[in-house]
Amino acid sequence: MNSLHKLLVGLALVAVLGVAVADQVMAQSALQKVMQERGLTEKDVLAAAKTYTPTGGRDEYIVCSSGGQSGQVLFYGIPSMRILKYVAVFTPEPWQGYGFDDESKAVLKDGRIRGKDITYGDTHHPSFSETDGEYDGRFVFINDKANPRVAVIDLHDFETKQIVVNPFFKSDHGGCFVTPNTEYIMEASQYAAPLSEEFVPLEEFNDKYRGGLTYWKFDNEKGRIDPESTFTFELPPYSQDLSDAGKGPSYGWGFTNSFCSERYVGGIERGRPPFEAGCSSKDTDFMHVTNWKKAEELVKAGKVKKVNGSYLITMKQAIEEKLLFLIPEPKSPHGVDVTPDGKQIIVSGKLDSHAWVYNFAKIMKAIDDKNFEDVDAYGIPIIALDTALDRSVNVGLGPLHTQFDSEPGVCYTSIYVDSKVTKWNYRTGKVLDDIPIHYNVGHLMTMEGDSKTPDGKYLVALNKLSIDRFNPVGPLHPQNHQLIDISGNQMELLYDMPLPLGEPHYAAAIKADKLKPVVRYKSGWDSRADKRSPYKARAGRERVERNGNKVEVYGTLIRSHITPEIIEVFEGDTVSIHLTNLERAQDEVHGFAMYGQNVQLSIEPGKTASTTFVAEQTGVYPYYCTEFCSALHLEMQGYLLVQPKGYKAKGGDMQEGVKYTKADYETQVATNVATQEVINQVVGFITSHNYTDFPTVVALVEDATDQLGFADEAKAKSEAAAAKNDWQNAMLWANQWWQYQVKTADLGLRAKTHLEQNGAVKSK
Ligand code: K7E
Ligand code: CUA
Repeated sequence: MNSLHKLLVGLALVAVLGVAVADQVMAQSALQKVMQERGLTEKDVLAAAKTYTPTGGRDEYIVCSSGGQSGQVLFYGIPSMRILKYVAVFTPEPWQGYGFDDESKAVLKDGRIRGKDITYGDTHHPSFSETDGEYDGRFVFINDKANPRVAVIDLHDFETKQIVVNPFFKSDHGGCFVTPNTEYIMEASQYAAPLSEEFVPLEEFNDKYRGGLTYWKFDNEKGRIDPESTFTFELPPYSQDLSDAGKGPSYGWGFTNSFCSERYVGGIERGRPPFEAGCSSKDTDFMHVTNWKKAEELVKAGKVKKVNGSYLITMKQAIEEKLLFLIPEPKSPHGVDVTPDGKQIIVSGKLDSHAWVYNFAKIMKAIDDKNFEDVDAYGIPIIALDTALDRSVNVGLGPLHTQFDSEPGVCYTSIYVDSKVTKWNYRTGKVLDDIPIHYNVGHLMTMEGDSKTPDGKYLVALNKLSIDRFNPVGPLHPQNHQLIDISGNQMELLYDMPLPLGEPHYAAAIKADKLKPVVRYKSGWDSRADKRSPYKARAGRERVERNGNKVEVYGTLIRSHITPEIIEVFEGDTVSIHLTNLERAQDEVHGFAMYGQNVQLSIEPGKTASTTFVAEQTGVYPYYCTEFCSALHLEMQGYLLVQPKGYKAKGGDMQEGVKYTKADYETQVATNVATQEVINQVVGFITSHNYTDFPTVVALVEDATDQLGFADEAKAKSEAAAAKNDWQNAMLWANQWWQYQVKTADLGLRAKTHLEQNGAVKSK
C-alpha cells in the first residue's frame, strides 16, 4: 500500500466512522477488512462517506421527482438518496387513502376527461413555486402528458389539492414551468389536435389541428389555480415540446420549443412513411417566443375572447398584438432552458450534436427592428437564426436538457446517444468535462438548478435504462437515478439509486430547510379542501344519524379504539362514515379498512376523512385500524352489521367469554396503583429537569397528559360500577384505565430517555 493510499483510507476512516485518533488503528484494520471483503476501492469509500447518512441524520436537499406513468411524484433526499415519500397525484393510492376517501375523490373528480374517470397519469415535469426567481417551498406543480392536466401539491402537508384539465389540448408536455413569482404555470401541448372535442379528419390537419400554450393563473393567496383568469395561446400544429419562463431581463416572456414543424402526419396504413421519418426531415424546427405579460394585460382589458369558457388568444390576435414570434432551432430539439441570469436561452437538438445559445437581447432587438426573415404558414414572424444566436457548441451526440451550476456560465447538458453528461460554459463555448452515464440519460438536475441562483454541489442524471446496474427483478427494470458530485472541477459519480416506479422524466431539488411541513392538522380538518370539515366529531360527541336510507356516522379514532365500535345499518342504506383522528401526537396515524367495501382511509392526527358506500348486501363486515399504532393496535376494531330490511334485535345479552369477580377487580386495581407509582416517578424525573427546552419531550408530555386524562375517565367509570357491585364492568373499566396508564408510561419513558440522552439538567 503506498502512502497516498494510506492517507486516503485514513481520511475516509475519519469521515466514515468519526473515530477518535486512539481508536484509529483498530478501526483502520476493520475498515480494510470490510473493503477487502466487499471489494471496495478507496474511491468507493469516499463516495460512501459523501452519501452515507447515519440514523437520525437529515439531508441537505429534497428532490421532487416525477413518477412517470405511475401518475405520482416522489420525494427523496440528497445526498443520501433515501426515498421519503410517494405522493399520489393522478392515481389512487390506498396507503394515503387517496382515491378512497370522499375528500380526495373530489380532487380526482375534477380531473375527469369528458365525464370519464381517468385513474392514472403520465407525470413529466415537477416545478417548485417561486418567489422572485427562488424556490419558496410552498407548492409543487406537475403535469400529466397523457391527459393534459396540471396538479397542485401543497408542501405544507405534501398532499395533492387540485387537478385542472386543459380546456383545449389532447396531450401536453411543456409543463409545468413557473414564472418567477408563480404568477403562471406554463403548460404546452404536445401532439396537435383540434382545440375542440369534435371529430376532424386528418386531411384537415394543417387547417384545423392546433398546438397551444396555456398560462395557468396561480392564485398565490388561495394556493390554487384560477381557471377563470387562465389564458391559452393558439399555436400552429407543430409538436410543442418543452417550455421555460424568462427571468431577470427576459421576465414577462416564455420560450417553448417544438419538433415536427414539418407538420407531417404518418399513416403506414395509408401507404405513407411513418411519423418518425416525416417529423425529422427538415434541418430546423421552431422555438416559440411568447409575451405573457402583455397577453395578461389584454386579458385584463377584456380584449381576449373566451372559447369553451376559457380565454384563447388566436394566432391572428397574437400576431397583431406582437405576442408571438418564432426562431429556428436545431433539428428535433428537446430542451429549452433559460440561464439563471435570464439573458440567454439554451436549446439542444437531439438529432444534432450541438447546444445552441440564444441571446434574449438580440431577440428583442430583432423584434423592435422588425428584422424578420420570413413568416411561417400561419403568418407568424420568424427571426433569423443567426440574428438571435450567440453560439452553438459541440457537446456530444443527442444533447437533451441543460442545468446550471452555481459558477456563472457553467452548465451541464445530458447527452442521450453518447450516454454522458457534458460540463461546459455557455458564455465562452468551452467544453470543460464529461462523465459517462449508465445508460441513456434523459433529464438531469442540479440543486435549485431552475432558480436564479443555482447551488451547484450535486447533479442527478435521470437515466432511461438500468440494464446491469442492479440485481435483476424480471424484464421490467427499476429506473436509475445517478448522483454526481459537481463540487470540484471534475464530476464524480457517487451513487446509483434504483427507483421502483414509473419513468421519472424530470426532477427538481430544493434546500431542505425551505420546507416546513406541519406534523398535525387543526382538529377536524378536511385536508383536501383545506378547511374545517363539516363532519368533524369530538371525543364523547360521536353519533350516528339516520335520514331515510342515508346513515351518517360521526366517529373518532384514538389509541386504541374506533368510536363507534358497532355500526348497525340495513341492506340498501347509503352509509357515510366520517372519522376524526383525535391524536395530537406526531406520527400517530390511524388507518381504517373494512371487509368487502373497498374502504381504506389514512387519517393523520387532526384529520377528518370520510367514506361513502351503499351497503348492498346483508352480512357482517369487520373493520380495523391499518396502522400499528400502539400495543393494542390489533384490538382497534369494530363491526358494521348490515341487517336485513325490517330486522328487529332478538334481545338477550352479549355473550362474554369470561366472568369477573370482586377479587379480579381488586387485583387489577392493585396493578393500576403500582403502575401509577411508576408514572409518578417518571413525571418527577421529567418535571425536575429542564424538559421545556426539548420540543420532542414537550410533545411527548402533551400526549402523555392526554392519555392520563382518559385514564382518569376510565377510572371513574370503574369505581362507579364497583360501587354497584357490578364486578364485570368494574373489572373491564379498570382494565381500560390500565391501558391508558400503559400508554402514558410508555410516552413518559420515551421522554425520560430523550432527556437522559440529550444532556438535560436538573432545574432545581
Ligand atoms: Cu425529456 Cu418529458 Cu422532459 Cu422525458 S422529457 S426525458
Ligand atoms: Cu390505530 Cu392501529
